[in-house]
Amino acid sequence: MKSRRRLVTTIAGGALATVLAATLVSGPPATGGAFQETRASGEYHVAGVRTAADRTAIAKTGAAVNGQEDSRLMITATAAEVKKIEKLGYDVVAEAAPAKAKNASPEAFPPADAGYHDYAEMTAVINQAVADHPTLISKQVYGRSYQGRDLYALKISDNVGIDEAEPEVLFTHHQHAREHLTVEMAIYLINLFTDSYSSDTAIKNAVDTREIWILPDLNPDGGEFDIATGSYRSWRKNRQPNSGSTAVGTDMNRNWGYKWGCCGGSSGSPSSDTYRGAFAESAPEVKAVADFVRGRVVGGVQQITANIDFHTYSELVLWPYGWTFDDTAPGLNADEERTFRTLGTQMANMNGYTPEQSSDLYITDGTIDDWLWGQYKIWGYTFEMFPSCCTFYPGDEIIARETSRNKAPVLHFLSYADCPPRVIGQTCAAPGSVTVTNPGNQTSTVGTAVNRTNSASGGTAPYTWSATGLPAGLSISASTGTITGTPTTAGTSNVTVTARDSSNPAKTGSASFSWTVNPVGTCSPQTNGTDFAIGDHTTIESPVTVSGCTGNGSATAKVAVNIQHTYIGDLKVDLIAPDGTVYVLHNRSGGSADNINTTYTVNLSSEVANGTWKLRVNDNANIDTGKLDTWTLTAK
Ligand code: LU0
Ligand code: CA
Ligand code: CA
Ligand code: ZN
Ligand code: CA
Repeated sequence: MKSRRRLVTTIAGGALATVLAATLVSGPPATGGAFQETRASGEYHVAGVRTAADRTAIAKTGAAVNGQEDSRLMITATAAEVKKIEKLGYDVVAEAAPAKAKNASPEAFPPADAGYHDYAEMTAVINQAVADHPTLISKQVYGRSYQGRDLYALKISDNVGIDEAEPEVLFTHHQHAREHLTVEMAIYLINLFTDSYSSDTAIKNAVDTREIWILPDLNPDGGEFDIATGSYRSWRKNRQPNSGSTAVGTDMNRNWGYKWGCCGGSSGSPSSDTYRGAFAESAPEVKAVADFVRGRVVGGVQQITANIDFHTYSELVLWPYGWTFDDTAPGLNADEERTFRTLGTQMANMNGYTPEQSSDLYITDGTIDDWLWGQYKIWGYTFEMFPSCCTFYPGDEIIARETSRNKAPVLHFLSYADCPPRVIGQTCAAPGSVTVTNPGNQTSTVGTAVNRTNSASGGTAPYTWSATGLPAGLSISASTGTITGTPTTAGTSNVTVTARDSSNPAKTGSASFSWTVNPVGTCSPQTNGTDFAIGDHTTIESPVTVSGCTGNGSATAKVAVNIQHTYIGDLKVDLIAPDGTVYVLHNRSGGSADNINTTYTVNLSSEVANGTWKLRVNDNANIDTGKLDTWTLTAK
């Protein structure tokens, strides 16, 4: 669906100040929380505003900039901030509060907006997704809000219980209390990645090759407070009291620990809607996410490569930095800027948003994107969602349309998460690192000499080679990497071959594979561990040789088969005897199930055991492919 694009300057998210006008701000009753509602901000527009410099000057007073319509800048501001803006020479006009239906039940959305999820309803959706798809999604509590609500992180991936070596991608939602549509965005993604996993190949591919973290509600206290009375309060911050002030709350998106408070992009006044907090990460909700991100440093490497932080409103795709107008700055070079801009523009072309650097909107400091990039080089974007202007409270009928609008950009984003600079034709391999070519699984026979060459690239040759797990009788040459010798003992071992950079021994690369040594002159099991790729509509044959085994095979001979394939209903698997007799092991059953890892019992009592046996695998359909990993024949 094409979005309507405004001809006017589009500005970052703020509220159509929907709710409270300054004159109405006397103060709704306190929630169940332990402290008093003390907000003193109201909704205004500033007339005659056209440039980022104008907006930055206005934001510098501490007012929260909500959005722009023509030359009117929508803001949320305290009386003192209004005075300052007027002193700068602007006209400030109070917005009227739109009438909103009173809400029958507290702590829920007004009936007309019942399609939105409050905290309890969001939690129920999450729990249901985990119950329905336990192999794809897991829930953890990464911290607690100021008022003690659980902060949830959902991990979505194949093998979700294992920390795999896959690019990790973070989606964060609802830093700003009144931006409720962002929670709906999280719910949409959770359901999309789980419910559509088996029917949508693009979703499956994203889930299988990435570890997706969704933090659906960074600010639950603020969100609940915003809806608690039945009339929206246009609340933005968290609900943490400020010592020495009656004003409540910190703007979480000014509280992150990179260039915190540096540049006039946040306020030092607790009553301001852009109050940056007493110190970086002073908001427990920010500290909890920051701890979570720090916890994704594994072996000294940050696992999270990319982030989208969802906000409303203005229909923008934003990238760092927010603290400076400059496109490039310390820690953000021209190639990186081009990567941000190219990928951001591609995503904006998909959802019809406007792409721009964050500071093109106005200067901010202490935002999550600047921190993720400045601290960890995580490719962090902000999406300012629907509408283009001017309300935080679009009716619930837009939820499905405005969340699914971001399906394509999110999938595109995930597809580049392994290496975002790929979008400008660059690679991401650490410079100078060594890569060893993986030879795949090996098969040998006791008593037969081996001569196996290894190769490496990158770094500085000559490499110094070593290996662990080699079958008895084999050794590796430290200077050439060639493995030679004669295996003495049957069995399977896991081998790792490592090459070390001659000029910098800290740089190494390695490859791991299995090595099976088959016995001779007996009826013992014979394995062929060599990998055979199984393409669409192809047939492969993997041989083993039985020798020195007298007589016919057993009536209960065993054929252990290990095939990795994404749709076993495509496959036919046969055992072919030395004389050509075909024994059907698997004939296109199993539908969409993955992988064959089965030991078949076959009656080989009419076959001579000695000779060359083959496992034949035949793929009969498009799309799904795989490989024969290993198989073992126990003829007798
Ligand atoms: O935090 C904000 O001011 C954001 C924009 C920044 C991420 C640049 N706009 S919002 O508060 O209206 N969502
Ligand atoms: Ca996985
Ligand atoms: Ca991982
Ligand atoms: Zn926001
Ligand atoms: Ca296929």
